[in-house]
Amino acid sequence: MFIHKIDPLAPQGGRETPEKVFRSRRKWLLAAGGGALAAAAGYGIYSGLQGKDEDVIAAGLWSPEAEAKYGALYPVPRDKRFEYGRPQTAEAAAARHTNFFEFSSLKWCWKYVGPFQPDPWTLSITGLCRQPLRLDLDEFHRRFQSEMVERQYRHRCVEKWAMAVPWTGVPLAAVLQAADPLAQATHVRFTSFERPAEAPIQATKSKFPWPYTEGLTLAEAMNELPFIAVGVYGRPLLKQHGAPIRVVVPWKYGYKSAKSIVAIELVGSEPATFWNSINPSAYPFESNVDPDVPRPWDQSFERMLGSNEQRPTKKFNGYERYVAGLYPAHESRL
Ligand SMILES: Nc1nc2c(c(=O)[nH]1)N[C@H]1C(S)=C(S)[C@@H](COP(=O)(O)O)O[C@H]1N2
Ligand SMILES: [Mo]
Repeated sequence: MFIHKIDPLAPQGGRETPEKVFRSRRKWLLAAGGGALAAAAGYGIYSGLQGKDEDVIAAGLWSPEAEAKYGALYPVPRDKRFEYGRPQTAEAAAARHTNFFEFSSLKWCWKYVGPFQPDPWTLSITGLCRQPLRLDLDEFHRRFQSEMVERQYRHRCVEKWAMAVPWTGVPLAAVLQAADPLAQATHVRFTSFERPAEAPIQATKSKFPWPYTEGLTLAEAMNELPFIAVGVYGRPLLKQHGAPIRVVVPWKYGYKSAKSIVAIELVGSEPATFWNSINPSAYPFESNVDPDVPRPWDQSFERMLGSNEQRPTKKFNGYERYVAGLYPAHESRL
């Protein structure tokens, strides 16, 4: 219970995590070198890790030239169908507490993202499709600019912290349609970057199966909710939120939303994923937010970043009417 206990930012300092589950995560954290950092840290540098709001945000900015260029996109129209149903999380509170294991096994990744360069960047959309695409950031923006919207989404991490943040981007379905999937495609696989020179945990000797990968069924991917985000809070994605481009899947636990992706592939079977290959029973492929599905640890409530407000967990994170049709077994119980 060591690492979570010294984590001042986790809900209840992570203390609600049962020891057994925690141990299995800790094994990996230690393997990744997080243990040494944790040992060196301790309570003494609490406030340094918290950081001032402006420092936490400044740490995630790209070069001034790139900020000016991609910042010119904003604001974009808001997709008014989506509302938080709760207060929006403060920008700095969201930026301060992030999960980005390429940079840190703890939560203050903003401290380590400095060397990371989100520009230039290339995203490929390949696999079982008629129109494979390879787009740099300019090409991505040019291609999808007219469809860009802001969506206010709830986000729920399996560690029980939650946030409500405004993403800017395009529906994943629009990106996939541009690639024109073949009938044999059944799943979509996302791959994050691999750059040990810019991401310290990738440079350490660890058993993490880099690069970070995630996936969805094609039916889930074509639902209107999954989002490819290039911005958050009306500016280009801060580095610690997965610059320059990431996935957002709001009805699933947060680890399904791969950050800083370089590839989207249409494939013909369920792809292996990062956390699932580390611990299949704790991180199943489907991973819908659901307080009733047994997990090794309690999922009945969540805590909002910043305010620490506690809320009951909602099935499908409250997006039931958009996605229940994807899961007929669930629908028949309605
Ligand atoms: N590449 C990559 N993507 C990732 C992760 C990660 O460690 N690496 N963490 C996941 C987890 S556990 C969560 S909760 C969300 C967190 O997104 P945020 O840090 O921007 O809030 O990103 C997900 N995507
Ligand atoms: Mo998470």
